[in-house]
Amino acid sequence: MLTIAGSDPSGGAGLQADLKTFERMGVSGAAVVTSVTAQTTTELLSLEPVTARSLREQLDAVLATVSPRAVKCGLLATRSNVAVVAKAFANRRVPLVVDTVTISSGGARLGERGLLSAITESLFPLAVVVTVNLSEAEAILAKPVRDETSMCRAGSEILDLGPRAVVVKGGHLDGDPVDVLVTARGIRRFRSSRLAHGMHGTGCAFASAIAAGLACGHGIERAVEDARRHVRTLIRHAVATKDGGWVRN
Ligand code: PXL
Repeated sequence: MLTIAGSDPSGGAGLQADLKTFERMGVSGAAVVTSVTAQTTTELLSLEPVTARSLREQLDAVLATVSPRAVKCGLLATRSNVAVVAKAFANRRVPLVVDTVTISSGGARLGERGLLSAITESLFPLAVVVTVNLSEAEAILAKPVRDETSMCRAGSEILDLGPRAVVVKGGHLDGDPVDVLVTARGIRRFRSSRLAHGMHGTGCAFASAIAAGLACGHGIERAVEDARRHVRTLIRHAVATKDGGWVRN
């Protein structure tokens, strides 16, 4: 497994969290860092992207060392980093899971302006699974995505941008959360009851777990189903942080 993601010093999100998820799912993990963040579980304090050259050199090095069975892309931070990743994987057959980390669930921008369009243009056509939250779905399609019906429509429209599957994550809808998986075979809704609290880094754990499932040879539906269970278990066992958030244990 390989994650291409940002560093989160709490270990709750970003590449640290991805590696923990890989370990839990029984797959080995390599990590390429795209950016260094300073953040608590509730506030982003700074974000320093690595240079495109550094990212390229890290990717060249890791791909000369191991052959990952699946790759997860998280926070890429800059358009030039997106271009480096797209070039590296354009002609490789390894399954790519693209988490469009660009807008936090609270609405804060992560990474530079134009990042989301760069991801949709260059990485969606290469992706097996794309995971988007509601804010990202709205930004991609320039229209509201606020309920189950619009999530299903959004998933289908994002599917047209090139990935084999899209998960629109409804964790921040009011009421019981629902995620919508859209593939060429149709739409599947995954429901669960709302837990008492959320957790920092759920998106990272979810996308990495999907990638781990694909690496194990599971189909997309099974990988998504297992990943949801993984995230739910993490939330159940999360610990409260000093800044008022929740983080994986
Ligand atoms: O879950 C989104 C995310 C991805 N990558 C990094 C992050 C976060 C959220 O905090 O810090 C590095």
